Amino acid sequence: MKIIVIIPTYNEKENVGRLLENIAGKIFKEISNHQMGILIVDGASPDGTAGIVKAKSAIYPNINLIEEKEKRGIGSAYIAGMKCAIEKLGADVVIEFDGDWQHDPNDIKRLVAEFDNGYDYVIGSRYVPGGSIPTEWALWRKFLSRFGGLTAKIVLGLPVNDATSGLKLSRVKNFAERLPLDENKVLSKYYAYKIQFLYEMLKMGAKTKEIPIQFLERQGGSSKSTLKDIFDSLRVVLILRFVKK
Ligand SMILES: Nc1nc2c(ncn2[C@@H]2O[C@H](COP(=O)(O)OP(=O)(O)OP(=O)(O)O)[C@@H](O)[C@H]2O)c(=O)[nH]1
Ligand SMILES: [Mg+2]
Repeated sequence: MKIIVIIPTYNEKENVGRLLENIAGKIFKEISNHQMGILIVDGASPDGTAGIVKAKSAIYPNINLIEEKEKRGIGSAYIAGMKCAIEKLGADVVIEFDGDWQHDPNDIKRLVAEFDNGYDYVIGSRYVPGGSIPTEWALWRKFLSRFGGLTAKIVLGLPVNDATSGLKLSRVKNFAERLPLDENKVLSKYYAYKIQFLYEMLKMGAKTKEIPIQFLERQGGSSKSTLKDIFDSLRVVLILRFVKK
């Protein structure tokens, strides 16, 4: 199977080079039963992130790059990434992965192992036993991280503890290919797209598994998530509950 790890980046020059080196140079060599690739979707980072990616893709031909014209939100970046992975790169499986070391590259192997066990949708979950978020996070940061997922669980009754986790694996055939991979159809261009995609995947009957992950502190650069994401998540949850059927 062809598995593409999609990584959105905005100003990740301190992280992206080492991350690509680790995933393409080490982790992929430890997965022998699939054809692995990376797709970076860079939101026109002014810090030179795309240049670092190009240099790495000269060493590792399975590193691909989309250069967006501007920063358009993480949801928009993933839509562009999933479309390209499915239509141009021929992906059978897509993995969502952050570009700042908050996800452990070793967890890619654990996601793929669950796909090999027959799951269509594997969620790296911070809020199941064994999962965690950084202990040093301030209370407001913990609240921000928990709010969207908890609201989705309660209001939509989703049987998942971490709806907004950024680490996910999705089977393409019958599932990711049927997601609304179109900016005019998706309900949010920001983080809340994750709630909609989870909702749609479960509705399609994806065989789903949550595995615990340690969500680490970002290593360099700065966060792009804001308090506005709370209201955006709430908006998406309410639309899914009361408008969209
Ligand atoms: N292309 C693109 N990438 C983005 C955009 N916003 C965020 N990203 C990337 O998406 C990933 C997740 O964003 P983060 O800012 O780390 O969000 P977060 O993990 O919730 O926040 P922190 O815990 O503070 O890092 C990172 O690799 C970002 O560089 C965007 O508008 N466009
Ligand atoms: Mg982050």
